[in-house]
Amino acid sequence: MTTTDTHCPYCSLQCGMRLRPTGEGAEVLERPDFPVNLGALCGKGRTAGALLPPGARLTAPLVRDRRGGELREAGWDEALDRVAAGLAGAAERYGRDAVGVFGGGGLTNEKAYLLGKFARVVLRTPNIDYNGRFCMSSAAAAHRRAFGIDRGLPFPLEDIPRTGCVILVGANPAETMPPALRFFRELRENGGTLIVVDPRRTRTAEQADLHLQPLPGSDLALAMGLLHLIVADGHLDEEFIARRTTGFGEARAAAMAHWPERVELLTGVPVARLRAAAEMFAGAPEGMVLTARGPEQQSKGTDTVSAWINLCLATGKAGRPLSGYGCLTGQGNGQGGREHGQKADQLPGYRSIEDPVARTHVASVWGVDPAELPGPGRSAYELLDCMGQEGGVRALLLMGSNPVVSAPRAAHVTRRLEALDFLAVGDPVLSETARLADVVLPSTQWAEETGTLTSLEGRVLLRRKAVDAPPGVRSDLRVLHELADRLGVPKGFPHDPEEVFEELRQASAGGPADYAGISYARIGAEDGVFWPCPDEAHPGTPRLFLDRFATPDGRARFAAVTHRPAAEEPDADFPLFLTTGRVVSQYQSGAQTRRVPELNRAAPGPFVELHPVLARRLGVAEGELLTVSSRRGQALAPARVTDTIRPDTVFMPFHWGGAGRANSLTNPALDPTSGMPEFKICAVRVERAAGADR
Ligand SMILES: Nc1nc2c(c(=O)[nH]1)N[C@H]1C(S)=C(S)[C@@H](COP(=O)(O)OP(=O)(O)OC[C@H]3O[C@@H](n4cnc5c(=O)[nH]c(N)nc54)[C@H](O)[C@@H]3O)O[C@H]1N2
Ligand SMILES: Nc1nc2c(c(=O)[nH]1)N[C@H]1C(S)=C(S)[C@@H](COP(=O)(O)OP(=O)(O)OC[C@H]3O[C@@H](n4cnc5c(=O)[nH]c(N)nc54)[C@H](O)[C@@H]3O)O[C@H]1N2
Ligand code: SF4
Ligand SMILES: [Mo]
Repeated sequence: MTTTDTHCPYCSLQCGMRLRPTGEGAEVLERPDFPVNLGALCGKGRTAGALLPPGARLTAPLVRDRRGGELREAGWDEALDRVAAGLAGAAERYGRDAVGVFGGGGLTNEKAYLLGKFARVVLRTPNIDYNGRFCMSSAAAAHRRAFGIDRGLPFPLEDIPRTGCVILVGANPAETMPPALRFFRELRENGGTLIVVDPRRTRTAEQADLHLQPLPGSDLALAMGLLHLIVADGHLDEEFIARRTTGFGEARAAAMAHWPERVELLTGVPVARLRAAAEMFAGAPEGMVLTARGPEQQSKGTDTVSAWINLCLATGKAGRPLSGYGCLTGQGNGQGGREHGQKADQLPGYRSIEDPVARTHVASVWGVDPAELPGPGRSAYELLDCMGQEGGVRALLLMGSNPVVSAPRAAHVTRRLEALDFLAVGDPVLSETARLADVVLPSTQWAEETGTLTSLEGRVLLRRKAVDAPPGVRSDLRVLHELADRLGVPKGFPHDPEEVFEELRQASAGGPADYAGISYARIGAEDGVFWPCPDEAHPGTPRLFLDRFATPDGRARFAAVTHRPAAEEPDADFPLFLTTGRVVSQYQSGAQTRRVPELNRAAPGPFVELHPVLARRLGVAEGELLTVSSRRGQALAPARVTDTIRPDTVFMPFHWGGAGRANSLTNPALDPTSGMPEFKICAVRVERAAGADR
């Protein structure tokens, strides 16, 4: 039997795997020669074949004859005609800006690119954004501010074991990227140290040399407090600061306002532990700070990440081997998805849609007049929030996201989706959001189509087709091709992925994320190619910034950021912090993994993690049903009592819809720079559910 080497459908680690076709789908095998995961897979990757058989997914388009009516099966022509009419109708009635597009960081580079082009060239709307806005947009903004370019990790994961000290901030790879844990284990085996910053003593924190357990939303103060100690104790790398950075004076002044005792009050982390962390990091010859969603999904996420970058710059731990700041991106193509045009303010190659030179270049590749390209549109939550409103979006095409479960203030977002004149959803399964659609377009899945993805390392990978899709489903590229044709643009929307990639190369050429030198053949031969890679003779760039940063003057920029509270803090009515996140056996909104029996057995439903002291105060026992309320709504889930969480904070995973939906509670307060909602902090009240008698 032939096998095909490819990659996992889920997270940004993009583990290599080998697929063997079975009658209806594929069996997942190890692929030990892929250097990142060396054959290791988490449970999600191992069971990824479960959604391939026709019985596990949609195999025909669905349409609804009237709002409120039932979805029924339809042929492709009828479904596509309806989508074209729905989008064109809204544009006619309300103007082009009333048509919106919502994409996802799970889509391949080819899909993200073509979706962005479809919005700008066919629909000619500025209103396209994607779920990556909810993911790493704060880190991206801080990265660009400091370094002039945004690539999740500026070095390969293989550098981690050889550095001296890693601070892992609000990242829980033990649950979210299990095969990546080995890099941190090897770091410690080599004598390096690991510091974890998380309000919960996670399975990741348990492996750390030092765990700081701050109040949710206090990371900015924590990082500036560490900078204060580094200044005060004379641990600055003055030579590096003078030669490779600007703005240290203002950042130092800002750090002075974060003296240790104040930071202890703001974060709850004792001064002695702050000192220990500062000494561990400053004392190591090389070091890295890695953030994930904990510090980023805050209404001050950009400034928070900047504060952590300051720490790297002040100690000279950036722009040289085995040192630097990095963000662990999340979705399979969280990195590439934001580089090629799904983001409201970006054109392919990570170009700014407001830059006249960039517009001219991309317009020439697309064969259109640059003046016809729309400008920047609304960010993801703003786009969802304006749906169905006067002056807002009236018809939406959505691919690769399930906002009914995953958007902040989800009940409100659901009402906004219901208020649309027209909703089309492309998805392999009938997600909670697809259930609201007027037309559902069943798409092929990862193993059934070829495409490239850019992993958290900035490594462009080829996910190869291994099996044929069942009849009745079509690829997203083909859907865009046929919609463009129906909407009067018969050329420029190829549905062969390699053909799309060849155009993407040209569109990205000369941009910050330059893919011009990358081809399918090269990726296959080289286990991936790191961007930027401007021409075919270029080896690719595993390590960025070794000579200069990507700013105009080549220097990294400090940011003078100061503590500010979360948008919503506990008070008498809502006395506790809620934070949210992930468990190992479910992925995101759960649309895919909740359909995999083995994963469902391992993680069958939502829960509320709370400390025994809090449980006692509330009179709550393990497993008892709780009502969690915030200013936005309520959620019901059983108690999970554990001393690994702070007593002033409760935690819920967000993988479920319905009564246990964590996002019924979350606060859509947005970061002013990145548009990131404050998923990680809101104020709640926790009670035994009414009627739940003991
Ligand atoms: N199993 C699984 N794996 C996944 C995913 C999944 O859904 N399931 N999703 C993928 C995606 S898209 C992403 S973005 C990544 C996310 O990967 P991670 O960022 O590792 O995951 P989270 O659980 O969202 O958040 C990490 C930690 O942040 C902590 N935290 C909460 N509030 C704060 C705070 O204020 N400050 C700090 N410092 N920490 C805080 C939480 O306690 C949590 O342990 O995972 C990817 N991998
Ligand atoms: N409270 C809380 N909420 C959060 C977060 C949090 O930490 N806390 N994290 C946020 C983060 S980091 C993220 S990334 C978002 C993710 O949340 P979502 O945007 O909802 O992401 P998924 O659940 O992965 O949804 C992907 C959907 O697209 C479908 N799909 C998969 N591949 C394809 C494809 O190739 N084509 C098409 N057409 N469809 C496809 C899947 O079946 C699924 O229905 O959630 C955010 N929401
Ligand atoms: S860690 Fe991520 S890429 Fe690897 S198998 Fe698990 S979900 Fe897939
Ligand atoms: Mo994410």
